[in-house]
Amino acid sequence: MKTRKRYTITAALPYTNGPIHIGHLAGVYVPADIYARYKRLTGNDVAFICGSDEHGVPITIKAKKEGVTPQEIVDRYHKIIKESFEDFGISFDNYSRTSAKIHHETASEFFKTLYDKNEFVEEVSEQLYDEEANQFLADRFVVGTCPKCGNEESYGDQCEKCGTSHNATDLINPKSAITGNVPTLKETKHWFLPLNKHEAFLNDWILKGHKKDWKPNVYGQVKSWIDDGLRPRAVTRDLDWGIPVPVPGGEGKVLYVWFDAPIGYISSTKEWADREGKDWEPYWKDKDTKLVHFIGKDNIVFHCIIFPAMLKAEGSYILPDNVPANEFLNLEGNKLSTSKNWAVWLPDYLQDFPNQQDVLRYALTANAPETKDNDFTWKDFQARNNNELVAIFGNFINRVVVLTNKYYNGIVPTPSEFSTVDEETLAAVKAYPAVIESSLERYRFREASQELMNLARLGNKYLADEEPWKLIKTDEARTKTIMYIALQIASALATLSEPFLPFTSTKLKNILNVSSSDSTQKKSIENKWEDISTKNVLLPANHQIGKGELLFSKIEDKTIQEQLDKLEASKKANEAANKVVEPQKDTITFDDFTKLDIRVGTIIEAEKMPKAKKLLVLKVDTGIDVRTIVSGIAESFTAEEVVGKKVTVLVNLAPRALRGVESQGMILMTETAEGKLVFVNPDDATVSNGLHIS
Ligand code: B3M
Ligand code: ZN
Repeated sequence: MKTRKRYTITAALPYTNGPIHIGHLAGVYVPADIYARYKRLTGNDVAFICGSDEHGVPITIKAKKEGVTPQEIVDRYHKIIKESFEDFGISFDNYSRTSAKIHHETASEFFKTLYDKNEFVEEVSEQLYDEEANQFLADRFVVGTCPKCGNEESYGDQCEKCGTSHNATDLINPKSAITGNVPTLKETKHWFLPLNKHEAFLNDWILKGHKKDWKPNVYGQVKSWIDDGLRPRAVTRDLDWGIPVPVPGGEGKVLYVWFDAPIGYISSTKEWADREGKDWEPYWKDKDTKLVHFIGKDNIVFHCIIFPAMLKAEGSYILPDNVPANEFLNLEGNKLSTSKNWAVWLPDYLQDFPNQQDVLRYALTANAPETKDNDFTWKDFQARNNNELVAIFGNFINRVVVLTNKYYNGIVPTPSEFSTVDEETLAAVKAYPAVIESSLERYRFREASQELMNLARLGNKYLADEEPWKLIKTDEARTKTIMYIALQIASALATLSEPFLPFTSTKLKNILNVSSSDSTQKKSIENKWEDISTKNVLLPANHQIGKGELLFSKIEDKTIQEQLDKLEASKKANEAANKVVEPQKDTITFDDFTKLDIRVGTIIEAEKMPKAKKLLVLKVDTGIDVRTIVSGIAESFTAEEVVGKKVTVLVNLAPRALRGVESQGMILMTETAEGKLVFVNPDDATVSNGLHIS
């Protein structure tokens, strides 16, 4: 038995300014959950911690846009996000929020400790200010050119293109995100964390230390920042949404969101420990605890440099053992975007694919953006489901369960002697926990998920080679042995699939009538992770299993097309919303408009103008008189068909001679969406593309 270790596993706290989408799930929460479940299953003491990040400028901006308070925004999305995590089986031990009292207290205290230890530099400096909005511009309130990579849309605190974190005053050509104005400079006091002071420590700890086993994308980024030289970073802001700065002179200021948010991991752990009657401190202060942060690549600098510097400065905390950041997931070839609504939102997915959480979890894991940005396509999702989950995993389990029920009324048969193939198959099954572990220990979740699928492949191949459905007619004893072995493989799958496919694992354990770790009802048989390699018998002879139940079902092309259509529609809607239509003509005043005398008239006579392709000569009863109007509609209407039509007439247009006939007004026409010319009929509100003059 391995020694039990303590793990504090954190997943990035999502900003509560919108629901979460597949990119969040693939990049952070699914891998974190697989890891946490695996660590629990292998007997460790795990605190899997998360919560909502409820401060910061994006939330204030969203609230402003909607004309509500930031609190209303965070209350709304905290609920939605928390539910999505529960729905997808993300097994947090605690999901807190940074507006919680315990967090405000913990973050304030942390700040005060650093303040008392003289770990901050207090400095009055000139900061960007928007005179019109009456507000200092920090973080996402200001956009400008990144001094490092030249991206013209960098935020004040971080460039999303190259990941660099900088000070707002470093931006080239800064512009206020509130008014678009060029900011002025205004003096204000802030507290700075002197990262330069921690450079030597960071250098030793990460570069010279053992952190070379960090993922290359993480290690590489961190190294380049340290090599560039670190500078002091302001950790307070002139804003009113956030945690008040708890020291003299801090009135009207709040903590920088990236100062308080990572402390949220600590407060969430405290909240959990309080509830569970545990002591939170070992999870953050015991040198034997392994602290692992799961994040997206845009959060690397904060988790590998700023937060460790804060923890080090405080003095009593452990530092992260690893920060397995993922790259980004794209969707059908384009960057996932909340503002462009180019995303698959989790609540929408569940509505369209009820009870199919594991399918998405699996597709996202098998195709996770671990070493480079990756693309999610609905076609791949369908293929993962149909060709792997249905055709391999589901098919194997289905055959085993159906045949066991058919041949033996669901009772595990007693085997006779094992053949070499049987022995080899059982030995191969026993090797799987170590194989999967080796991938998981290196944070290679894609690889691990494929190894799990290989175990199902092994089962399928065994059945296909041994053909119990043929042997049942000739060799009952051999058939029993084969089915017995197949049932052992099914049991191994039930246990080893838990981190990846938790809902399927529970279903399968129910079918096999064995205990599952998340049910309160204990059965006589329970197979833990390590049992798969140590026990000789996972499912003993004479054990009764249940009836079959389909674990996965085929996803049809039509269903996939619906999702593609939905994305296309959202793209169109977004383009339409952002389309700037140039006015066709100069704007007119209301006075100009009131000069028009428009009346409803009836065409009482009509004839074609000789030798003119386009013109009809009409007699129109306008209600005040009967007059002649020459109209250019002959290509669309015959003289006969317009007689008797009700029309809209501009009667005070200056008369003008057309081919020798004086036209005393104008008939108003419009075009349908299909481009057909029609009368502006006073009795019929035809949807039109704008007035035509004919
Ligand atoms: N709220 C997530 C993001 O950048 C950010 C993570 C905080 S983790 C302490 O979207
Ligand atoms: Zn940049």
